[in-house]
Amino acid sequence: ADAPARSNEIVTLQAHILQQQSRYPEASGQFSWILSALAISAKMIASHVRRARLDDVLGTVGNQNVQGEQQQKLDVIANDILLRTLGGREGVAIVASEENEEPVILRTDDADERKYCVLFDPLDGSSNLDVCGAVGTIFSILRKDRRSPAAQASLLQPGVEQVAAGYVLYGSSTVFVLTIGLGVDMFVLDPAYGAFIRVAQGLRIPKANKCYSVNEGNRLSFPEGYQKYLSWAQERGYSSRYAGAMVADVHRILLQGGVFMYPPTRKAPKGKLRLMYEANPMAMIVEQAGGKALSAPGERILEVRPTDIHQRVPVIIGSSEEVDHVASHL
Ligand code: AHM
Ligand code: MG
Repeated sequence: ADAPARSNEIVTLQAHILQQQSRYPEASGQFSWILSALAISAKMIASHVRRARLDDVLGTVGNQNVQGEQQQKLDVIANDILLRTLGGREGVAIVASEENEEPVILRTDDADERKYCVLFDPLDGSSNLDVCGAVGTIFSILRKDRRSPAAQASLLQPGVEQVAAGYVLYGSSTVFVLTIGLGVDMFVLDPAYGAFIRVAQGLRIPKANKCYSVNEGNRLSFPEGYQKYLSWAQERGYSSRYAGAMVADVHRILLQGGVFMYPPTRKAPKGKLRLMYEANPMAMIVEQAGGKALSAPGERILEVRPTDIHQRVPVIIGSSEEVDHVASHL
């Protein structure tokens, strides 16, 4: 019988990772193992997220530990899962989490081997869990910089140096979006089989869509240019959509187009979002899909030189034309 047409193929995330690896004959496989740790973490976090509120209720009686401790918060659980799955992977030298003040150094015996640093926001937008809203995990992978033995210095690379980035959206389904610098691919978790199935390859963000995503409650404390942009967009019949979880908001824009922003505010003069855990990975994905990601007019997020792993940066991300419209008002 004829082999099935390529478009009919069922490709799991695991198979996809192996296919990609085979394009690099010199690859040691360590990078693929890291991606597989992220995939299993995503499934474990998803299963906890699906039980949000239930575990709180059922746990107070049945699941208390011997010390009588309360159920852990889900962001702590998600952080633990990622640290423990990545901790077992030879290729990971350093992990840095939005939840931990200091990066965790796993391996220092790095002679001349190629090792990686993995940075993540384990459960972004976790306050949405209280209202059954979408949350996400965001990750960024860098090569360990062999010239800088200090962990912090090794991590402080601009986003253009990322070798991979992605996010997991725990929404009405669980979606895994990944780029290794060869475009953007998307997978959906089939809960019956426990496998991520590829649903799209080489995603392209629409060039334009009259939609902005920003916390408009902060409008009066935005720099004037953003306020002018919002008036401009409203005069042109733009829609406003804001989930309050960056992963959900950027995912909508990746698929449907528009612009997501977190501008400077009086309370947060550099915006709220973190360069290393949120802005850089999302910027890489959106650029790989043909969109734009700026911190200010003419300034790519991916070129910002980091000075601190927890630093914040203003974010304007999305369809190229929509990002240009915002920038032209600033
Ligand atoms: P978190 O990492 O503490 O969850 O905060 C990040 C989240 C983003 O997902 C979202 O875009 C933003 O905070 C929403 O902030 P605000 O409530 O100020 O609009
Ligand atoms: Mg976050």
